[in-house]
Amino acid sequence: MHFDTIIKNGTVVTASDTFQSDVGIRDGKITALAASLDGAEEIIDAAGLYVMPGGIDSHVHLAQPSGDGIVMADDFASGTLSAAFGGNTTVLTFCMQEKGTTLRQSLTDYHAKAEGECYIDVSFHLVVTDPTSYVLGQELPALVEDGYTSLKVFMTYDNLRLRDDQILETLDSARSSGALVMVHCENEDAIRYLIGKHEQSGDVAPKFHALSRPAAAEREATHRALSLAEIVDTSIVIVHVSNRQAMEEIERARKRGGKVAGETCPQYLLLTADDLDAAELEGAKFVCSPPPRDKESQIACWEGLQTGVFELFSSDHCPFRYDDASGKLNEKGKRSFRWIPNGIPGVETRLPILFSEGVSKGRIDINRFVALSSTNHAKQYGLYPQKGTIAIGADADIALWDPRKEMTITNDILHHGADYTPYEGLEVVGWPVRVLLRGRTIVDGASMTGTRGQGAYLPRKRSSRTRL
Ligand code: DUC
Ligand code: ZN
Ligand code: ZN
Repeated sequence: MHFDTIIKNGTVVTASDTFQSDVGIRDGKITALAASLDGAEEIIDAAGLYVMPGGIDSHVHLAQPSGDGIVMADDFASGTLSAAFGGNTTVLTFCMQEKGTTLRQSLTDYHAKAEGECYIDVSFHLVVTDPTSYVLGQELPALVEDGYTSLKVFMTYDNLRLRDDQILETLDSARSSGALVMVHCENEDAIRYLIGKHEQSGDVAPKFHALSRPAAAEREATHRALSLAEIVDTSIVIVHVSNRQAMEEIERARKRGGKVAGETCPQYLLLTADDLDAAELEGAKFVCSPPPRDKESQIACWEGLQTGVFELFSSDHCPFRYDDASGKLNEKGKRSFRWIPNGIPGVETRLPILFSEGVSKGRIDINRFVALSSTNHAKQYGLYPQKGTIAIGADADIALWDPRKEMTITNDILHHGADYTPYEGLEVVGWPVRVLLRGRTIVDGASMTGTRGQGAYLPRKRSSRTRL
């Protein structure tokens, strides 16, 4: 036998091409692409299906310590299970530096949480919250060599944010070592001021979360992050962009020669601030940061996906249970939006939403779908061409999509640990019906055919944008 598995009769889709081809797989790798292949233990008939690279979601929060009795709804097992059913084969999650400790210590703890738990492959971004000279001068360069080639910094949240001088120092260290820096852009001082004002007026319902974090606070911080990156000539990613004003900052920076990539997420295409104004405390289900904006912002984000302002479409899966004292409706959260944990689930619905609202509705073509959902993530974060494409030598991480399958998204068909989905009742056209991880079928229809622990940890090369 030449192959372990042949996928026959399907339409192969990459970020650049669409063609009829069989796909031969051996030892977990794609080893042949040809009009007709024979000689395998297993034949998968993909007639009528798209054969696409498995999704790579480069913005996922799992098992993240959240403090104050708040517990994230997904650990590595449930989060990666949910991701697999959503057509993904790799997720990049965040390893948060505990203030006062080293990055290595946080990584030791985080690896222990993932070890033996994952259904798909995982890799970690670092989150730098305490950029001491040891962390930036010694640890970070060594960690980049060890395959931790990206990091995130926050401009908001009192306990996470870095000052501008700390951001500059972190960017400078990242440039020297070739790490790619993701930036959460919101102006903390403005937000804290607005939260205080709303609370003083007794305006404590979930909808005031959105009013406390206006587009101007995101735009200003985006401009500042881009300026700081320009000053030290460092490549950055502006993550979870929600509106046109922030997009314009990215475009302006690019015109000046800035090295910037943009990311947006499903919530900015489908939700608005009005969702936070639901009856009772239901609006808490939609509390995330930056918050969803308005219809015009949704249009802007679609334009950004079409025109290339955004290279990345990620879920920002950051799940908390709703009806739970350790989630959205914790005792303090019921009293003020300030204490509602920020984040919503979405790792399983990201790709069906982009396929249905994007490809099926004619907003983007199928190749752009692959670029936005897989290939660009692999390129940005140093996994290409092992991941993110259908090519000889690549890992056989493949999602078979039925472009005609109609589904209604409800929480009971999903596999995450949250007790709700923000997209309850959304009808979609197009669904991943089979997923292969390194050649092995792990999702077949509604069944998990793989095993917990089959997912590997992936050390990464430097980003294609930061290679020295
Ligand atoms: N930033 C994220 O990236 N995810 C959830 C919450 C946040 O502020
Ligand atoms: Zn963020
Ligand atoms: Zn996030």
